[in-house]
Amino acid sequence: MMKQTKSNNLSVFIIVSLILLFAFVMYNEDLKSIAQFTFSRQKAQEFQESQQIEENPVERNGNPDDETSGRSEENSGVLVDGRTEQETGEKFLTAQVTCMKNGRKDSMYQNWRWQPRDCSLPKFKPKLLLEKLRGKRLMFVGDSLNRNQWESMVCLVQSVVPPGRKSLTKSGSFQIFTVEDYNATVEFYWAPFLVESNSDDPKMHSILNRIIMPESIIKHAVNWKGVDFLVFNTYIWWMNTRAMKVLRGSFDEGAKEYDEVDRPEAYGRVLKTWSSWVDENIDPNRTSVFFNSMSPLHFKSMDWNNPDGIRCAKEKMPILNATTPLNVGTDKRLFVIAHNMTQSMKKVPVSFLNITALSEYRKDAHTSVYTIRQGKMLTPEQQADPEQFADCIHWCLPGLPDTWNEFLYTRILSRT
Ligand SMILES: *[C@@H]1O[C@H](CO)[C@@H](O)[C@H](O)[C@H]1NC(C)=O
Ligand SMILES: *[C@@H]1O[C@H](CO)[C@@H](O)[C@H](O)[C@H]1NC(C)=O
Ligand SMILES: *[C@@H]1O[C@H](CO)[C@@H](O)[C@H](O)[C@H]1NC(C)=O
Ligand SMILES: *[C@@H]1O[C@H](CO)[C@@H](O)[C@H](O)[C@H]1NC(C)=O
Ligand SMILES: *[C@H]1O[C@H](CO)[C@@H](O)[C@H](O)[C@H]1NC(C)=O
Repeated sequence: MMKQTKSNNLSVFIIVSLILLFAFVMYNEDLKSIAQFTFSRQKAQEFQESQQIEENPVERNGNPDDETSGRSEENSGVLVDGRTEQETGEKFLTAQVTCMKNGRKDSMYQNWRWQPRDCSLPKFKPKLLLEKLRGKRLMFVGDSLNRNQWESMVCLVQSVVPPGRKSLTKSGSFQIFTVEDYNATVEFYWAPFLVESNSDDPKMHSILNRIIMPESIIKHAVNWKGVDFLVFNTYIWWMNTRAMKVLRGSFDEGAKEYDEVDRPEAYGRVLKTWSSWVDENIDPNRTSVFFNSMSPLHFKSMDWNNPDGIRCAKEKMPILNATTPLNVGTDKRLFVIAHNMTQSMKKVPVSFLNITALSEYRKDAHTSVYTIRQGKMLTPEQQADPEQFADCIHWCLPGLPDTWNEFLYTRILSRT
């Protein structure tokens, strides 16, 4: 469930409270509380991402899971309005995500946050987090949605760091935000499939004909060794074709031939490779590992029964009617695989960050036409043509990814 407190608090809160029925499971071991969500839809939609987005990839009723925690409870969640951070003056955000600056007029999307019914996510306190990160590295690894979350994290953290004591550098597949006084870094590493692929170039990766090497991860993974907090994801790049192309041989040896493998099968192979690497190379006493579930898209306004909608472009409010299960086309098969894989790892515990269902409600939170494309701000003509130009994959900041980071924050703070 969602609630709101900034504007129209009462009415929105009441409406939302009444309408939203989804429950929310909090696992609560010490501070180790975090939202876990189920999904109940089946069929994935195919879509062509290529035209929409700058570079990408194209680019909430819970079941208590008593096995994971002795003290899990079922909670209804609410969306609340309680943002403190504003976009203004945020020099560490890129033009891809600064929707208001890019011309978006409505700002309510900034105000929703996720509130479990029977307990609260702790308030995000950047200084507390920085204390946890002192002398340490936090790294997001994956695709542009993980980058979206990384940007959110940088934005949240930088607010308490004085000018001149923080910096952002880009180098190869890395983007690194450094907080001098804490000797701490918040980093992003580009690896949209986690394993080796032909889309690994951090700048020139707009490749429609995507080919992966599902058993090959070392090239990327050497860069993850010794990092203290690792947050992985991979999803959006899988979504432009039904089958994934799997290279026969290696890029280094000039191999060109490939097999087409069913998406879930290829995804499972990749996560198997990833989990083996994690088990063999991560010291669980030093490093905490997280895996983000899929970030959903909102491409078809009929998915939420809006015949007047154009993709996500006209949406100013989250989906509040949760009386019937939502289906916005998320490939839940991949969710099952990722959840199962992370839960079955024995040596290194992996925290599965279940962001999918709650994000599915946020049709209002995408960058839409208030973004860049191939490095350039959309022109007024392009902005006037959301059918073709709206980005319903990435998210405005401040916005939804801040919520994802509240989950991460909660988990990091619970580590000693
Ligand atoms: C700063 O942090 C890095 C790890 O991120 C560590 O290797 C290094 O020793 C630290 N430097 C100081 C001066 O504490
Ligand atoms: C982690 O620490 C515990 C207790 O100090 C120790 O028993 C265990 O062997 C360590 N695990 C690894 C993988 O180093
Ligand atoms: C909620 O959605 C369902 C199914 O789409 C619809 O039948 C119902 O009328 C909607 N309720 C409200 C209050 O809009
Ligand atoms: C879950 O993972 C285990 C271990 O990797 C595997 O044996 C099992 O088949 C998986 N189940 C599903 C439903 O994917
Ligand atoms: C993920 O969260 C949704 C609610 O947001 C819940 O219904 C679902 O059970 C959760 N799934 C898992 C595997 O935790």
